[in-house]
Amino acid sequence: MALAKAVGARVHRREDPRLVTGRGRFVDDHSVNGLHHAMFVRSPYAHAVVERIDTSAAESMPGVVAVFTRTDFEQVINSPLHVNGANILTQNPEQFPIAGDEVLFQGEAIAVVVADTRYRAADAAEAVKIDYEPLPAVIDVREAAGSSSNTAHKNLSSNVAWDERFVGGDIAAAFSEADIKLTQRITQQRVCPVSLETRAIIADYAAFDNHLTIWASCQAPHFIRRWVADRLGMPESRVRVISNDVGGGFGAKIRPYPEDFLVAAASKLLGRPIKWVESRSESFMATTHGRGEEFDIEVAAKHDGTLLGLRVLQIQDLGAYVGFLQTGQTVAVQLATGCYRWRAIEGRSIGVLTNKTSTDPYRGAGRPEAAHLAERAIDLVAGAIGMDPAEIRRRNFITEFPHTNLLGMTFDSGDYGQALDRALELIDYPRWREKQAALRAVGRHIGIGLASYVEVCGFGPSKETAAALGVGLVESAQVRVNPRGDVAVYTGAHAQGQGHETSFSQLVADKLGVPIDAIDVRHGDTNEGAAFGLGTYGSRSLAVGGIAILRCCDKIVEKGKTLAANLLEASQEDIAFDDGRFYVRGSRGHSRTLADVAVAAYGLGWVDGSQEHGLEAVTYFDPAGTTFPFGSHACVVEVDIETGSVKVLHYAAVDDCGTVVNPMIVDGQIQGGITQGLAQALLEEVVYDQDGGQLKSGTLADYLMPTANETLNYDLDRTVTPTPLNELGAKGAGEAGTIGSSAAVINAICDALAPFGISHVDMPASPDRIWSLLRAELAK
Ligand code: MCN
Repeated sequence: MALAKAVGARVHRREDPRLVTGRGRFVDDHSVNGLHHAMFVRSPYAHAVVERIDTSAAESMPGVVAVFTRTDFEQVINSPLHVNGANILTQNPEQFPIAGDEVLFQGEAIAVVVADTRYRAADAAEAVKIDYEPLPAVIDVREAAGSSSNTAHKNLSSNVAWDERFVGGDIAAAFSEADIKLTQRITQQRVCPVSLETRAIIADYAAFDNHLTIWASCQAPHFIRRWVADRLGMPESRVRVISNDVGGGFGAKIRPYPEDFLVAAASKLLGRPIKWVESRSESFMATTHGRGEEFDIEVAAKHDGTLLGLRVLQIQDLGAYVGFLQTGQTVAVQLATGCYRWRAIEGRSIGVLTNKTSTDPYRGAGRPEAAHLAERAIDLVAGAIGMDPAEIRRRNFITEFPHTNLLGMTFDSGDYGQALDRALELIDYPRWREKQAALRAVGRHIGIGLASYVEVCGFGPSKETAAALGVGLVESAQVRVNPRGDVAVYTGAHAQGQGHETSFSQLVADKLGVPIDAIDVRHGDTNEGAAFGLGTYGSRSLAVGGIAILRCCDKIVEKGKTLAANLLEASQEDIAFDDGRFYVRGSRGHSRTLADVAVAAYGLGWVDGSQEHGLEAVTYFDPAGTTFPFGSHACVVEVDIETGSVKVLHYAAVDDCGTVVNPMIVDGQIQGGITQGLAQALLEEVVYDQDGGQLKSGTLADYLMPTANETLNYDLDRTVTPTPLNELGAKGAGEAGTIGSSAAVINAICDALAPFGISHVDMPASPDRIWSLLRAELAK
């Protein structure tokens, strides 16, 4: 049966009526009998020795049932947290979920107060007295990478956690042929994921039967079950993690966090259910940050625009501990060649520990950085040789697929030129160029920025991800046709806003010929269904989890044919399935519905004794390769050279994620992603005090999130280049918007500022940064 009906339709999101009417099931909406509340006492210092903790005053406060510190937790948590198991790590300091005698970042938990109300717990947390001896804080990542730096951990001799080199092609030869050589330092500032729903957890330990139930706001419930069970010494079958609706994650809710272990352990210690909901200021300090990298690039090219060689140095600020999946950030180097043919690349990635909050994936995770490098590099070359940025891209695009880039990444399919042409058409590129020239003549500064990107997503394949991330990323699904013919789908993916309940239903509707309303997509509960989930991130849910669902449906159809053969008294080879009916080939009228077969399958009707009963299937899908979505974004800005402020005038994006299941959902994903990239380009930055390591952007008044005022309507279109790596032809879409957008905005700003001799602006391109650059140039 061809996938042609529900797939591709703009089906309205089934989850929205519940969410927009306030019926979402978030952790803080949930309560349990006898619920108590946890509050964390966190370090005000970035680096210090903890000399003494006095919990006595807090313990005697009204409503307080316990104040726990490291020694209490050591009774129930048997070893440090799971740490990243990637093979590039040369050192990987252990992290116990709660600090002992050394705190390593501002916000690290030192004590946990449990009380009968959240407010009493908060009051008592303030009464915990802690004496600290401050230590030098390691904040500047470039300094931290040097051999003479203080160390972020007392007992380490260096801050370097990995130092990995990458070589593709003959870099010396590529540079020796160059007509022009350019260098550029590029910062990817730290950003904060800022989900609308902060992290939250309820843990309810029942001592009688040694069962632990956890409600968590997370992206991968099975990860929490796996590691919490392990560290608490419990069988996984006795730990149930439920994650219903999740109000955003953006990569920061993939990992199991210290609080997950501590709240579970506190519940075990006290035999009471305990809830913790992160406050916004805690979230700024204790939820992982994204990006946080310094790059140096060197580019070699010819006068005719031919790209030759690229050298890339990445210095990744890891914060106090190596993030759960943060070794994956080296992809920023591995993909820095972008959509282009180069002769050679030489890369080096250094992961460096500092006394800050750990960094971990944030939407795009390494690929926006790679695109930023490639797109800045090509614009720098275009500027130096005086070539149109569209033209230089066209001259260097990879045009044959599959294409293995110089560092071994195999791009499955693509048509980069088509996406660029469409983006130029959408913004009416020639008209903006004319307008730019006319306005420059009267002192107004318009800039047009292009960014053609390619990214990697749809992780597995398990073998590759196990080496790079320490987690072998397959995805599983279970599909069950119930006796009435309705379908329950259990997926190991777990949406935080991506609309899986809708798009996954569309897949099943076409495959099994069942109306969408008869399909229930279930996710986020480790006790439901047989699937073991690896979660939602890396734009993997459709291209991996969705394919597992499709393959379950295939198995069901095959099984159904054997059952239908009995019911129709025909041989199995003669049975066909189409549009929800099994029929004898050549005799469509001689048929049984999926429900007829399901009734028989469950023993509620008749089925030949030679058949195993039931109409369900479980599948684990391990893709043969990753998929490489791509696209071109075009942005038009006006820079006010008196104030340095930037106004985005027009933004067009053409993205290609292969076959699209739900165009409306994909558009929404792209819009959200562009807004995040635009916000990184112009507004957002996590700022630490350079001496003491105090977080200076710890509230929403200091950390500039975009509102509707800072965004605009984007012109969206897409091309469709299916991947050969899965039967649907689908690639990922969940991060695509972030990948090209920061580069498009910065390229536009640099284009506007080119007449002033400014060729690069770092992010965020705030008014004061641009104003200072202009003043410096004008003073020359
Ligand atoms: N889709 C489709 N056709 C395609 C590709 C995707 O119809 N060819 C649909 C999918 O079926 C799904 C949605 O688009 O409904 C996104 O799918 P996919 O690209 O597989 O990405 P994931 O579902 O794995 O989502 C992860 C991705 C990531 S990595 C981050 S970070 C992110 C994002 O999605 N965080 C989000 N989007 C977010 N959206 C919201 N609202 N909140 C977040 O925290």
